[in-house]
Amino acid sequence: MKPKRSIFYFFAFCFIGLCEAGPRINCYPEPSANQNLCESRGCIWGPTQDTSDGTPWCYFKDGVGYNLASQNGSTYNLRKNNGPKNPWGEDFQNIQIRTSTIGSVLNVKIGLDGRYEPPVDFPRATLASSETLSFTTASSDDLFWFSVIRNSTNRKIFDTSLGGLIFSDQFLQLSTYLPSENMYGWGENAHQSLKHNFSRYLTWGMLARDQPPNSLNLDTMNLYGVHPFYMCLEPDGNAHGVFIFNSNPQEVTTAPGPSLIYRTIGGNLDIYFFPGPTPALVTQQYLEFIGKPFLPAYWALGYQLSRYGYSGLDEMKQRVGAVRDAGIPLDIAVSDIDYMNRYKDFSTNDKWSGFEDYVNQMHGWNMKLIPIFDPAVEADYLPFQRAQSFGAKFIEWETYSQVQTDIQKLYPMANKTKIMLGVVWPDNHVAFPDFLDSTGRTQAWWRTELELYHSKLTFDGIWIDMNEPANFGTNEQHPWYFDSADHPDDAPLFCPTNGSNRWDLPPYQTHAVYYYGGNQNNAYLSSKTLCLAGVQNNGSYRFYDTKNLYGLTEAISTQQALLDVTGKRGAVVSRSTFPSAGRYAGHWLGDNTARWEDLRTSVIGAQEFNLFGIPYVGSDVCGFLGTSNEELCLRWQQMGAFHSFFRNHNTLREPAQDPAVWPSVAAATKTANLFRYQYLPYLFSLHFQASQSGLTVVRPVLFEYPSDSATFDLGYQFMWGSNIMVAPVVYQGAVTTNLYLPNDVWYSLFNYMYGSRIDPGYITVPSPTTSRIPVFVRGGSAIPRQTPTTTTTMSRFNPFELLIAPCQLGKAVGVLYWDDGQRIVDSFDTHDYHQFDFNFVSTSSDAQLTITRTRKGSVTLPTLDIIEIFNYPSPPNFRSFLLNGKSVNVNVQSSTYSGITKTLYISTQFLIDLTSADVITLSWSNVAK
Ligand code: MIG
Repeated sequence: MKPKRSIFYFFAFCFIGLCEAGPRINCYPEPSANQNLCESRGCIWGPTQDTSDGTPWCYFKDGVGYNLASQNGSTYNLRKNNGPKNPWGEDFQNIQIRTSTIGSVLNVKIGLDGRYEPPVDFPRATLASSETLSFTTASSDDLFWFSVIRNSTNRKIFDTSLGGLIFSDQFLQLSTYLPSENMYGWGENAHQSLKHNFSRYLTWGMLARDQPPNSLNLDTMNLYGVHPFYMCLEPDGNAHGVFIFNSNPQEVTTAPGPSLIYRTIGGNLDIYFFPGPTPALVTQQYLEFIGKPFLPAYWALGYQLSRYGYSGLDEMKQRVGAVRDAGIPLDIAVSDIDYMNRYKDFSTNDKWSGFEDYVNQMHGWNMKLIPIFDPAVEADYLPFQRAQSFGAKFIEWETYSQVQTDIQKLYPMANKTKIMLGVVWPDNHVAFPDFLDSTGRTQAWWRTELELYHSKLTFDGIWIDMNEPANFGTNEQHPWYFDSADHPDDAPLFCPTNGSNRWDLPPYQTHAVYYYGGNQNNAYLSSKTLCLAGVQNNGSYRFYDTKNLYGLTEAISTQQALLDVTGKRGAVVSRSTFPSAGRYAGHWLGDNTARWEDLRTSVIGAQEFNLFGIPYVGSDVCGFLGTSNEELCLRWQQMGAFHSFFRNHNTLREPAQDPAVWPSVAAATKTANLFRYQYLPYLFSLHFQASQSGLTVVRPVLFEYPSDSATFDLGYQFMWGSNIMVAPVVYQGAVTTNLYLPNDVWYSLFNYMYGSRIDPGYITVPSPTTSRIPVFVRGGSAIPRQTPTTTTTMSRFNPFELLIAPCQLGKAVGVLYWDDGQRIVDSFDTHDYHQFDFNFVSTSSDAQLTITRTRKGSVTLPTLDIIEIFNYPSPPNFRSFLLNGKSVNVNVQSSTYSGITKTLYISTQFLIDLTSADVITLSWSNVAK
């Protein structure tokens, strides 16, 4: 018996054409269901007229699930009921639900002792919260279900009365109603909107795969990482978060109801509920639990120039030179696999001789180098030999009998091993380091390789790619590289996929197989990757369970190596991620295409990765695949200048698309980058807060206005922290931009009416390519800035500035965090940094700025020389300025007040030494009327 929800839902479903008591739980998610196959599973075949909403035609009868056998405190012993059976395996007769609270976090763990648990070490810390959640259960006849309730409002935030709980060894399913359709997150997928759409059934794959996003139209395929996390805004504006800690191949269906149907093929259903009640608190609670993001080096917030397919060092020099000559701020040169000798890690080819000298030269210009390293190493060269002598481990077959001996025998160093050899960029077969090796030997070897290479090429950060991990041609008779002039025809890896292999051919293979985005119909879980039958950590983990952790574990080892080898914090960026990856690395959104659609999904993707705790994120600016063009590249540069990870990147054989290629793009990029570099103290402070307190950097607007429903799906706008609103131009040919400003005080920070108040609401503003994209500052903000120059390092020596955008009452507050920009952060308790709080108050006759040093660091900083104040009511008396009560000379030549724009601009060399006292006040009065 499925409990009916309410008559309201009945009509709601009728309205959208389903006319049933609840959403259908798909009984045949595999392709090509038909009546026979469906009914042989004991399910209902119910074709619908309208096929556009994805309603499954084959669905479960009511009553799938368990009943309550007994309860012992917070442990519920469930027994399989007499309802329909699981088509994908033997239902476990007895399972348990254990509930517990960890601070304000509620954990509901459905499963069995002794099953696989992902070996991920979360801090599991919590934040105090005013809100509590409780777990309640109910039963009808033979069916048990539970709800999670927000105690303060009695709202059900999770409600499994939908039924459909299934638990077998390799198929687990849980469904729930949601309290509202305002749900965000789940990944990694290309989302066309920030908010999910519950008017139809959509299944999103979650399996780490080397899969470029398709942004052209709605596409639910799985991409590089896995993030089983969502945030939901309840109807009264409260927010909660839900994290399912599971690393197996998995998927989620967003369905009418609104409801979710989650399926995974291993582990347990280990669910964590975060009570909020604000979106910001949800993220903070989630990140306290999984771990807060690393703090990038200050320079890592600079602009990066990259491409795949430089013909050699000369071309890199030429493009870096062109961008520098155009006066475009640039901090980082990125070298893709082109620099390697036949694509082997830790080697350099002849066309790049002199690379080290050039890196030294770049360092002299205050630039940095981020080279790429792929995880897999060729099984026949020195680094692999060293790995053997270190006792490093690689992903391997479970037994010797599984080894593909025709491949293995080609490699004397691997011949006696069970190492699973695959094919990636290098000419010969490769082995994949096992970063889950608990002996520490693999990590020690990886570190040593990076250290040896660093002694030849002094890189500053590390880019890790291909770590889903990607493997070419798995299970293919004729892999693409057989037709490549740049790759020998290495025998491909074949997984045990004919016959019954429970790891490579599990009973249920998930959306990642049934809906495969690539051009190969014959999809397996192992497509483009290694065999899921493989093992890690000396056989203690099955790759079937741990595959989705590969990028995370590589990031952990790589960050540690980078810190050890350089002695500085630098930055690592990783293609594959899993919850907590943000502690170790940033992320780029993968191999997008140079299309307007991809620019748009990038704006959404960066917001989502902030929810996932990976704020050092951005897209391949100007587009990776395909040929970019002047207008698209210009707009992408302008937008990307507001993403923390800001890198122009292009693929092999496409024409150059760095900003120096087109004069208009060069000019727009210079303007955009100078703005970014001017506001870097603010952007850096946001990252500092993200690392210290789990806040977001690029932030969905709804985080700041959770009771304004007009913000709930503003995917193409975003905020920088709480104070700056960005509305990028994301449509071809647009010379105006439509945007929404929530009800608040806003001032323009772009060319149109710079410094003036802009009325909130839906507005249209001019946004020609020659202007900055629309950007606004919120009233009440004091924003630290710095006079920009062409590198972040040199900008750091320039005077500080403060932008004051007062609220209605003439007040503003803000904060600046500052350290030396590269010191390793062991703990914020002991980290050497400054924190200054700014507090501005004014009346019609006078004003006062108070700067409180709330944390004393040892780094010397430039003086605060410029204060720009918007909406200042009347002319100040420039002779009345007092610094800590003593008269101070304000340079009246460089300081101005405009009665028309109402902007006060105070500019005086060495005006305020921020470290001169713990509390500094600057006060003045206005010219008497
Ligand atoms: O199979 O290193 O996503 O950024 O340029 C392609 C070459 C391998 C994929 C990355 C892309 C990079 C490319 N890599």
